[in-house]
Amino acid sequence: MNFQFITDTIAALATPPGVGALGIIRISGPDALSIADAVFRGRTRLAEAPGYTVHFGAIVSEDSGVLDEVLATVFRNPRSFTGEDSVEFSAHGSPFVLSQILQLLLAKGARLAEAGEFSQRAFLNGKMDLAQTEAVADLIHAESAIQQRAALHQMRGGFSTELNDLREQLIRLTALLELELDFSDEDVEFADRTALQQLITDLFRKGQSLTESFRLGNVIKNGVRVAIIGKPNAGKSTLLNALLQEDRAIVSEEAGTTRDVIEETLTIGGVLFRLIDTAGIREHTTDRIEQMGIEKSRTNAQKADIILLLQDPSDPDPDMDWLAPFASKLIPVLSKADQESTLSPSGTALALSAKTGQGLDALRSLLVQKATGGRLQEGTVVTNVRHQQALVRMLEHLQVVQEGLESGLSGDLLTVDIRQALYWLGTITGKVEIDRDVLGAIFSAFCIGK
Ligand SMILES: Nc1nc2c(ncn2[C@@H]2O[C@H](COP(=O)(O)OP(=O)(O)OP(=O)(O)O)[C@@H](O)[C@H]2O)c(=O)[nH]1
Ligand SMILES: [Mg+2]
Repeated sequence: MNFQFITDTIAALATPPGVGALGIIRISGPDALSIADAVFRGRTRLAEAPGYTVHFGAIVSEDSGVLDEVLATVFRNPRSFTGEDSVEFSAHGSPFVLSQILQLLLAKGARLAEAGEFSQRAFLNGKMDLAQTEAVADLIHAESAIQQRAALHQMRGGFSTELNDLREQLIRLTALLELELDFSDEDVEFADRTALQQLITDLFRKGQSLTESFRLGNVIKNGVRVAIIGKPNAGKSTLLNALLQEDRAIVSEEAGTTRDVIEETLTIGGVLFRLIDTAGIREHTTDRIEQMGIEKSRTNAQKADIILLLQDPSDPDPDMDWLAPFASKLIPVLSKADQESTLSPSGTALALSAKTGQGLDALRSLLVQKATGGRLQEGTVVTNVRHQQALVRMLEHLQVVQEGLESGLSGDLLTVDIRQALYWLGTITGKVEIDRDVLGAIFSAFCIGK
């Protein structure tokens, strides 16, 4: 790719806004070293320093004198994150001081970087493909161990390798079909059609397993919504508090204590859960606010990935027929296991006591199991909606090819769809020309300074 249009040098704060021990300002572009030298006074000129070296010095402004003492790290093109000459100033973490240094750099000719612009340059300069660059942003936002693992796998090229394999096989397929075309006058079938069929079936299966991993990917990325549902007084808020190990929700022996929805996040076994405590559901209430709370409970049950249905064993009538359509995401639980019960525990329900902690560990493993389907092994998980959509489009075209092969369609007609499949595959890693607006949209979701 030829991206000679990068002629300007960008700068931005790379650490979060606010007071910290240190703050880092990044500068990247063809003039990074000279612009840095214009504000930096140290023993060596940065423009003469080798890459991967660190230099102590002061940041000096003509108007206000010394602004701070800093360490400057020098990176030389192409051995930097962006692939360009870059400097990182580690300054003291005062927002005021950092903004003064940044202003000074802008006065010396740098431009304030837009969100994701460093990453965009890394992509445009061929340091990483698009999927890897997007994984950097995912890693920055990782909130749980499996988010971290999925992002790292993708950033280090695991996903891209699989996509490139798919791509190579598709290209091989096109080549075989085109060979056949060149000799079509002679009525030879160079491409062995059964072998082609096998190849396309394999490709299709591979693509499918990637798109199927998205269900888990979505869970990894957004967290698993768990709605705690049950009749008033079933012990929902007590269970929420026990899982969070803090007094988050009000608990009382009065039925109808929780009115509004309470949402808290919790990591179990590396998986991020969004626990949602809801108002107890009962059929007849004259209280308008409680009624509104009950409406919210039902909506949350529908939206949830998992419903924890809590039942007090002394209440023989769960009265939850409306949950029937959600049977597949239901975990039935009997609460207050520490109390004498009039009800013998039914076969499938998990008996627990939020008071004594009995059954809580079993519930935790059940939640992880239900959320991940037990598929937490290493390997590629598609976590990005953009990638998922591209894979789906690719599969649509592969399906046309598959049908075409079965009905004996000629090679030239088949290659049209193979090319389309290749195109969609290519958009994931950025191997094909991607609209600048689309690129802009992808990178604008990144942080400033990344
Ligand atoms: N013995 C015992 N009592 C419990 C347990 N869990 C909850 N309780 C009691 O049951 C009562 C109701 O608990 P809550 O957690 O407020 O019930 P809830 O389902 O949130 O009720 P609403 O918000 O009104 O729908 C309280 O008096 C709790 O102390 C338990 O595991 N064992
Ligand atoms: Mg409650």
